[in-house]
Amino acid sequence: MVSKKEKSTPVAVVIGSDSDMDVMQSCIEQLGYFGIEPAVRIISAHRTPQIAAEFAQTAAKNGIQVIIAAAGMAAHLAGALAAKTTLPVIGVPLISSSGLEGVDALLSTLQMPPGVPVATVAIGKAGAKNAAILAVQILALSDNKLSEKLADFKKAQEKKVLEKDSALQ
Ligand code: RP5
Repeated sequence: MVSKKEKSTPVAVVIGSDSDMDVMQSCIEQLGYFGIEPAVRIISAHRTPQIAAEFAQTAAKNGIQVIIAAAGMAAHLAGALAAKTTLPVIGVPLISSSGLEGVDALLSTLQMPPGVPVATVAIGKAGAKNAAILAVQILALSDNKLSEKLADFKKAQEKKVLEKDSALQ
């Protein structure tokens, strides 16, 4: 099944389970900050492996430029998608209620064999936000407006820290 949004957005956020949505909401919100409404799908490398393969094989044709894939436990989702596409895949390892605090997902996402990279970000919410920013950085290579938004974002981030530091002086 092809999501309606896949034809009109450059970013897909794929989660392994609806239980991953809570944390990945911050990824979706961060993309929204940059004006990107992603296609969001629940696809499992283990429970719906054929759909995972089909999704990855057709993503580029459907206008997707970057895939963000988030999963917990033995998190093979990002790798399984990367195996079937030449698009950049960003992997977000998540903490699952019955997992090993995200270290299981981190190693499963990160330790890809040579030839099939997954750009793996931090575990959990920090990684979810960073995945969005990294996706925007990739898109900004060929999009000046996004590049300007990223520069503003960095400045605003710096300003916040400077203000907090000043408040302590
Ligand atoms: C992974 O297993 C999912 O990404 C999720 O983080 C974890 C547990 O899934 P549920 O049992 O909550 O559906 O595939």
